[in-house]
Amino acid sequence: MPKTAAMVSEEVREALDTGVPVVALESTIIAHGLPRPRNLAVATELEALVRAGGAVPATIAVLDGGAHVGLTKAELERVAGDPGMRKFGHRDLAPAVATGASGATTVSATAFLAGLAGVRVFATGGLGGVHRGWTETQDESADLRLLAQVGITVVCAGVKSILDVPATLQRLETLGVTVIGYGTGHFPGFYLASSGEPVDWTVDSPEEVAAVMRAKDALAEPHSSLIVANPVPVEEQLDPALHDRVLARALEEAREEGVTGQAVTPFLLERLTRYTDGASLEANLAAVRGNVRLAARIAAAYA
Ligand code: PSU
Ligand code: MN
Repeated sequence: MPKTAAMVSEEVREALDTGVPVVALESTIIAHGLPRPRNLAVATELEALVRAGGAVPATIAVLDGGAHVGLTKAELERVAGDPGMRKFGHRDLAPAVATGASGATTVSATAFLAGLAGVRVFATGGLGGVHRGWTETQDESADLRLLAQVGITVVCAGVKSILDVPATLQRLETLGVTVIGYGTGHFPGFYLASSGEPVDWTVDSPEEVAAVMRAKDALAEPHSSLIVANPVPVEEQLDPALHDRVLARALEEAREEGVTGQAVTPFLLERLTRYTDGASLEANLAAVRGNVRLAARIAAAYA
């Protein structure tokens, strides 16, 4: 594999070359964040939402050591259906490429590969961040540091509510990652419309986001990301009381069962889905759909 060669699909390459807007999508949410077989339907739906917004989707994953930016239908089916798909953060990319391994990419690996390919806008559900109990476990997602090193605009419903949200916002400030609320003065809460934490900046249109991106370009600030924090609509959020109740139970179980490392986030998401009879999954999907739609509009406004 040549030095900087992500394997960019023909459609994505052509879009990038001709100024057609492109939206990057991650694959960990597909392979490890959603139950099979619904995950394939969601992956397909998200790509269709990007297209409906006039942009080209670039779902990112590593297959047999190839770092793909833009997947074929068969490749997407493999990411969703193959139980052997691993979970790769940015630091896993080199050994994965070297050994011919296959895995879904997290926000950190996806943002990195998107940046390498020249894709400027990325949509996901909720970012990783600083975990509750971080003073003991030191568990902080690699998503944060990576977003401080690549110049991408990531549209998300904040960070996952299973995390320590105030601590995560502190880290983002330290790391120099810009956070703007989309249509809100509060940082969203992933399954919930609001985390209760304030944000310093609010924008109300894709054009305003594109203007911030251009200002970053003009400031020669390519190596830090812009987080566009887009809340799930209140009508589609998880009931906050139910959320707090089941999250406390899931966190307790993660502790009891000794779940650590990369397994923590998928474990908690799965327990929440189970204990809410699927309501958390619906709120998660509503958030992701909204983010993908907005990302396409932002990519078009910036293009
Ligand atoms: N958003 C979702 N579901 C997910 C994720 C994001 O709605 O499963 C994934 C992203 O890939 C993110 C990862 O990078 O969870 C964080 O994992 P960790 O906490 O182990 O860094
Ligand atoms: Mn972690």
